[in-house]
Order: sequence, then C-alpha cells, then structure tokens
Amino acid sequence: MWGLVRVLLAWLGGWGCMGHLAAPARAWAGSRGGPRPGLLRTRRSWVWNQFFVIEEYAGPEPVLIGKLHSDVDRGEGRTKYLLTGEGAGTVFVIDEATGNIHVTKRLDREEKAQYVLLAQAVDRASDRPLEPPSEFIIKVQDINDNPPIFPLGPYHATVPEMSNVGTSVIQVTAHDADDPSYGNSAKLVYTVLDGLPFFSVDPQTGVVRTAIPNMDRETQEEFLVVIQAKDMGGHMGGLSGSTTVTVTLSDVNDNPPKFPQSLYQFSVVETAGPGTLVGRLRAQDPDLGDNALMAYSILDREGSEAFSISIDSQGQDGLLTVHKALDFETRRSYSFHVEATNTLIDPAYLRRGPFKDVASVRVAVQDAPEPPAFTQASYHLAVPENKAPGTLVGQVSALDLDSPASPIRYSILPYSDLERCFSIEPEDGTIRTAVPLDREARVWHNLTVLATELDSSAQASRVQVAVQTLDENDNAPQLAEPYDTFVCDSAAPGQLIQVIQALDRDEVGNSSRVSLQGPLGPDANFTVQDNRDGSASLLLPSHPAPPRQAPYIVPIELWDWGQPALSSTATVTVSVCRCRVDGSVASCRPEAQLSPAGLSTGALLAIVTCVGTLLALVVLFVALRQQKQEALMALEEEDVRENIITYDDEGGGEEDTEAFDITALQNPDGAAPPAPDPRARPMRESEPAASQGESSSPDVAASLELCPAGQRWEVSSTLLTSSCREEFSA
Ligand SMILES: *[C@@H]1O[C@H](CO)[C@@H](O)[C@H](O)[C@H]1NC(C)=O
Ligand SMILES: *[C@@H]1O[C@H](CO)[C@@H](O)[C@H](O)[C@H]1NC(C)=O
Ligand SMILES: *[C@@H]1O[C@H](CO)[C@@H](O)[C@H](O)[C@H]1NC(C)=O
Ligand SMILES: [Ca+2]
Repeated sequence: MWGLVRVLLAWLGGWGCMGHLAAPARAWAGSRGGPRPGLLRTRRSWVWNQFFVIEEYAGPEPVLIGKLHSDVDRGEGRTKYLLTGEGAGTVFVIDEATGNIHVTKRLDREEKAQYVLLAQAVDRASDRPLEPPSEFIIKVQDINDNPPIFPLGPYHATVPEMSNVGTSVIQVTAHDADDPSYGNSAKLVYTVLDGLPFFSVDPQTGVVRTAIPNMDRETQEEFLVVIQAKDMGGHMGGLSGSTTVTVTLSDVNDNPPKFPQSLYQFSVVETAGPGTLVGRLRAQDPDLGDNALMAYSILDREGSEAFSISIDSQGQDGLLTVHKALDFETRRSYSFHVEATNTLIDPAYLRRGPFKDVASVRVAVQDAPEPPAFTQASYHLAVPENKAPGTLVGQVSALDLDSPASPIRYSILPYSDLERCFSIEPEDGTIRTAVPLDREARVWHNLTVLATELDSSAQASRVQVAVQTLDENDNAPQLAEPYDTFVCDSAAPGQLIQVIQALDRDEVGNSSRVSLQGPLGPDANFTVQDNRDGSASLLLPSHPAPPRQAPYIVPIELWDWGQPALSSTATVTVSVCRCRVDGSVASCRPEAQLSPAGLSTGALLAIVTCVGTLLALVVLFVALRQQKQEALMALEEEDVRENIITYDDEGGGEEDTEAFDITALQNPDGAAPPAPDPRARPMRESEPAASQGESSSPDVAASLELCPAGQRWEVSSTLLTSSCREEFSA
C-alpha cells in the first residue's frame, strides 16, 4: 500500500511562490511521526496534491520543481517512480530512482495555467504497484509578463470649448492578460503621458476629463492626449501600455462679431434704382457655423430711409442696397451707422459680449445725366367744348435737372392725338385746341407730351396729359323716338295713352334735365303731364275721347334747364279708334266712312260731281272722235291737230302741288301755320327767347282744311304728312 505520496519541494528559496507552499509543507511535516495504515485515509484527504512552477523560468539545465517520495521507499533502490498525464515525459520528466521532477522548458500561464499528472510508485523488480496511483496538479505560477493594452484605441472625442474643469471627455479602458486574481500583474493605473495640463485621467476608471478652464477653440482646436496604463498598481517594474485620444474642441459662440474697419466708404450713381447693390460689409466672427451668423441693421433713420441692408445667402455679409431713389441734386452723400449682431447668442457667454459691433458707413452719390423732369407726374387739364381753335387748354413744364437753365422742347406724341385736336408750343409747353371740341363725341383726350433737352436729344421724358372736355348746353332736348299711338274711343276720361320719353345728349345735370308740356286749355283734346324725370304721360282729359277722325297731332314743347336753356317742339300722333271688347283695335278710320247709309252731304256732293265730270269727259271724247273721223274723210283738207285737246292727267296726289299747296304742311313758317292758342303757351320764367326760332320742326302740327271737291283726306303711314287725294284714286 502507498503510505503517502510526498511531494518535496527540493528547493524553493527565493521563489515568489514560497508563501503558498508553506502550508502544505507544514501539514506534510506534521504527518511525519509514524504513519500507520489506520491513519492513511486521514492523510490522503490532505490537500497538498498540487504544487507550483513559476512560468517563464528556464535555466541551463532542466529545473527541479519537486520530488515524489513513498514511505514504502526505504532507500534500497527497489522503488521506481512513474509519472503519467499531461506533459509527462515531455514537459515534466521524473528521475525513476529519486522521484525528482524536472521541468524541461519554459511554461506560459497565459498558454496553459495547470497540468494534471498521475504519480505511481512500483516495485522495480516486479513492476507491482507499491502504492495506488495518486493524482496531483502542477499549477503554473503567474508572473507579470503581459503589458496592459488598449483594444479600442486610438480614441477620438469631442468636448465643447470653454467647458468647466472636470468635464468628462471620454473613458479609456486597457486590458492586462495576466492573472487578475493573483498579485498585481493585472492591477492597472492610468496616467496622462502627454496632454497636460489640459486633460487629466482618473487613475482607476480611465475617465479623461478637462483639467483647465477656458480652453479656446479659436486658439487650439485639436489636442493629442496620450494615456498610459501601468500594471503592478503603477509601481516600479510594472509593464505599461499607452493609447492616444484625439480631443477636438467644438465651437460655442464665445466671440462677438467685429468690423475690421471702423469706416466703410461707398459710392453710387444717382440713377441706381431701388435694390441696386451699393457695397458689402462683413463683420468678422472667429466662431463657426451658426455661431457666426450675423444680422445687420442701419441705426440712423436718414440712412435707413435711403438704404437698406440685408444678409447674403451665406449669412455672413451685409449687402447694402438702395432703398429709395437717390438724387444727386438734392443730396450728395449719406453717413450712417451699421450694426452687426450675432443672431444666436448663448446666454452662458454673455459676459464675453456684447455680441455686436458698429461701423460707420459713408455713401457718396454720383451725378448722372438725367432726362428732363416734369413739374407733375401727370397733368389734368380741362377746356370747354365748342371753343374756337387756339383756345388755351393749359401748360406743361419740365426742367433739366443737370443744368436748370438749359432749354427744353415740347411735343405731343402723334399717336396720342390722332385727330390732331391739340397743338403745343415747343418752347414753353402751352397746349391749345386745334379744332372745336365736342363733348358729346369725346370727353377725354389723353395726350402724351414729350420733353427733350435741346442740348442732348437723347435725354427725353414723357408725361400723360389728360384733357377733359367740359360740357356746354349745346343739345336741345328731343323725343327719344317718334310716337304714333292710339286710344279707344270708349276709353274713360283721364286714361293714360302713352308715356313719352325725352332725350338730351348734354352732360347729366341741369343741361340734360328736360321738362315737357302739351296743349293747355279746357277744350284741349289731350293733356300732357310732365313726370319730372325726363318723361311725360299723354292722357285723355277729363272729358271722353274726341270723335274718330283723321289722327290728331299733339304738339309737345320740350326744354332743358341748362344755362342758357334750349328748347324744341315735337309732335305725337294719336288715332282715336273703335275697339273690341277685349281692347284690340277694330277700326281707326274716320266715322263717316263706316256707315254707307250715312254719307255726309259733302261726300254725296263729291260723288255726284265726280260722276258728272266723268260723264262730261265721255261725251267730250265721243264728240272728238266723231269730229276726227269727219276730218279724215274730208281727205286732210285742213290740219285739225292744233285743235285736239288732251285731257288725260289724273289727280296728282302728294306731287300734285297745283291741286293743293303741300308746302303749307311741310313748312309751317312759310305757310302761316295756325297760330297756337296764346293761352296754351307754357308759363315759364326762364323761357328762352330763341325757342320760337329753334323750335321750328318739320313735324309741327298742321291744321286740317277741307279738301277741294272730289278729293278726300289721305294720311300717310308715317302720320306726319297728310294730304288731299282724288276720291277714286284710293
Ligand atoms: C384718360 O384719363 C382720364 C383721367 O386720368 C381717365 O379717367 C380716362 O379713363 C383716360 N382715358 C383713356 C382712354 O385712357
Ligand atoms: C340746377 O338748377 C337748379 C335750379 O335752377 C339750381 O338750384 C341748381 O344749382 C342747378 N344745379 C347745377 C349743378 O347747376
Ligand atoms: C279737338 O278736336 C276737335 C274735333 O276734331 C277740333 O275741332 C278741336 O279744335 C280740337 N281741339 C283742340 C284744342 O285742338
Ligand atoms: Ca468659439
């Protein structure tokens, strides 16, 4: 039986693992005093079946790392020690006789941390086991052979400039492959190798922080920080590794804008219209991006009225432009102040402000040749109508701004006065009429007048001159249309027959306000009632309709209220008709024609006269023929042609001026018309004296007269002429 497998550490002095081995060594020493079979189990339970070999150690010879010894071995050389298991015979070799175990090469704990082996003691002669095999472990003792490394490095980090001290930038982490559970080989400490005094690192956690205040991006934007990790708790002899952290400072708005010059001078020609660029101003701001965005404004009211300033598309430059038209002759230079302000101000850095700057700007206005300028933007002139050519309309005037004394020439552009109604004095711009104007034909003449500098005809400008033709009361009122109407003979007294509209072409107002009046007096057959709105109502008077006969012609007098007033006379034709029950006209012929039994004595007389005349003509004709035949039979003894009387002309109708003097109807003046009843004249204060003459109209009523025997009244379709006709020509 195995008494015990003793592992002797033949030589341990000076080795770092000494302390670890002390306990099993003492335990083994204590078991020394008399091993008995009964105690074997107790002894085998001891945990000493492992021992250690320092990694990476190698000498010139294989190194003795321990010794197997069995109690059965009395030193007679009968015992043979055998070693099997991991690395047996290669890494570990055993001296069969002594049980000494040697390691033949360097071991690396990071490669293989322990080896499991089996020890045996056998009888050298019989190979019988003297003891049961015993397993034991050789542990490779760690030494600090691995430096810390930063697997994620190199690092990049960003921190805002001006950050407070201690602001965390990034955390770096190193790894050490050595045994963290044994010794300090993997106990790391971080330090800043490069980057002081700007950054610090937490020795334990590896958190990098800012170490000084007011780091300014505008001074230095990027820092290369080297962080070292050292094992052995940072003590002497430890291994170290390092990494770099590239720290970039991000921008904050800590710099106010600043104009590089205090005075900017620009110049611009006076003809530059609104919106023209005068110049650029740029306030400098070392900040980046939005932190450098700028707004510009003009501080003085004078400057902001004439100019405006806006930001360019980059958000940096101020663009000074013309706001209001400039005029060299009025003002030759402008001085004002322009302010630049950061648009995005960070309240945290207000103490570094104010975030604005002011510069002076002077803009010189340059002279430019300018076209003549009219005294008004447009002219409105007026002239009464009907004035003789040459009547003054008005005057336009323009000035050469560059040299006010130099002469100007005026003309009317032909297209604006195609009918050549006006003329202009080239030297002084006086406009006169060239023809009498008619307001009723055209109210506005809108002329374009050109003013040209005599010295340089290229400098010209034009202006609109609106000439209004003023109204005069030159149109007499008249009826809107010829009125030819009828009334039923059964109509009640006061019946409305027709509304009569009057018309006056003069301007709306008193000149075209028309009054109308018809015949007056108790025996008037019709009355005309003025409606006071330019129309009148033709009514039956208070007695019934007059008898049916030839149409009645009602004279109507019209006058306006202009200064002076104009008047005229017109007529309205009214037929009195027999009506059916439904109001439609049955007949408008005179009453006498209707009943054959009731022929008037005059008509009968006319018929008898006509028949008699006809009879006499027949007799005369027969007698003449007889006489002619007798003469032919007399073999032309005498020429009787001179004695023939032809008499075959018929009644002349309207053309028969010998049968009836028609001029009496067509020209009442000449033919002494029936004098109007003096009482029927309109009683007006403002009755124009000239109305008698101007009222002469071909339509004036004619009085009815008896036709000569054998003729009767014929009324033409227009009802404006009536005449006598042969009774039988109808
Ligand atoms: C002429 O000018 C007047 C006044 O400006 C205006 O009322 C009128 O419409 C103009 N007529 C034409 C034809 O342009
Ligand atoms: C029109 O005539 C009336 C009466 O004659 C007068 O009072 C008024 O002022 C006139 N109106 C105009 C615009 O002339
Ligand atoms: C009215 O008509 C009758 C018959 O036709 C005529 O004799 C008379 O003169 C007329 N009255 C007036 C005022 O014209
Ligand atoms: Ca900044």
